[in-house]
Amino acid sequence: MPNDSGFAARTVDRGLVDLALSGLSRPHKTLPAKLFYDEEGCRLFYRITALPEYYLTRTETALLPEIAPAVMGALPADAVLVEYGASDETKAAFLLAGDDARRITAYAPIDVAMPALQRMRARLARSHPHLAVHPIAADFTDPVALPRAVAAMPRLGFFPGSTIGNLDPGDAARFLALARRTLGNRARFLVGVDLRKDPSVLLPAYDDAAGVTAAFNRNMLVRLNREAGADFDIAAFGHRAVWNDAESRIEMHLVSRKAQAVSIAGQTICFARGETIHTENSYKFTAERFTAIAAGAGWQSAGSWTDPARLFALFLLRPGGAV
Ligand code: AVI
Repeated sequence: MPNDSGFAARTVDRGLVDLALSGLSRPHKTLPAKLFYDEEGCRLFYRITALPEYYLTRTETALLPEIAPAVMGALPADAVLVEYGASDETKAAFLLAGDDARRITAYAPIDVAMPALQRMRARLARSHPHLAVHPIAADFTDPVALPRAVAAMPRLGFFPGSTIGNLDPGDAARFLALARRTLGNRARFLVGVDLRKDPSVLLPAYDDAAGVTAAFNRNMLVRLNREAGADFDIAAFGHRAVWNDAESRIEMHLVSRKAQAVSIAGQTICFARGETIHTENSYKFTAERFTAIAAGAGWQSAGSWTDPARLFALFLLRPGGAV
């Protein structure tokens, strides 16, 4: 219905508006990476995981079945698999497939999106009927309480995909310390970590020839137009991936192609030509660096595996080290 000014009234998500305005009012404009993952963003991310340049997913999924016997063989019987950021069960299924997989009798996937968790539970009821599934709808960077039904079980935590690389170092350390508390003293924790490597390999993974990552990055603006009453001219922003060697991270930015003004729920944000919005960091680790962060959060290494080209690593952690 038209409002007083003659424009059609749009529903605006106030939380999203505040989040966007707070990041875009800084001297170096930012938008939080969690804004990527609306429905279209999730679809685009799945396309990224299948791109030839994006080696992370295929390298990790090739490693998982190889290492599953060693990880599962060391677990006590009747354990629960607690997966952080589990939007689907694809990677957990590799751990649940081997001879020792019957040691896992419960699965507690943690994700913000309850509908996706419910769909996963329905699929697992068919594919893994012996498994008790306890979805937890939560932001895994907050303290997470495990359901009573699994409270007495030994725990295998699982955090695949190098999602840990999307947390800034302080947040990564805090997350690992929270997980240490949630998973307890008998736990093991399997974490997927993207390794530091030559930028000639890293940069195409975040700026692919088909332009899927560019669309993923720009989709954040599409979302703000739809949900935050913004009027970004999407074509007026380019995608840029940068390797920041000192911080050991890939950064993604949206670059304003001209001087322009954008309105967000009635507030104006001005962009100079070439000014960027920093949308994501993806930290890349050496084994020593990751092990040191984990040790500071109360974990020590119980094993690690990498592919022959040393692109990606899976670290198995156990309680130990300073907290
Ligand atoms: C989810 N996360 C591990 C991805 C990454 O590689 O940092 C997100 C992503 N951003 C661009 N491409 C993929």
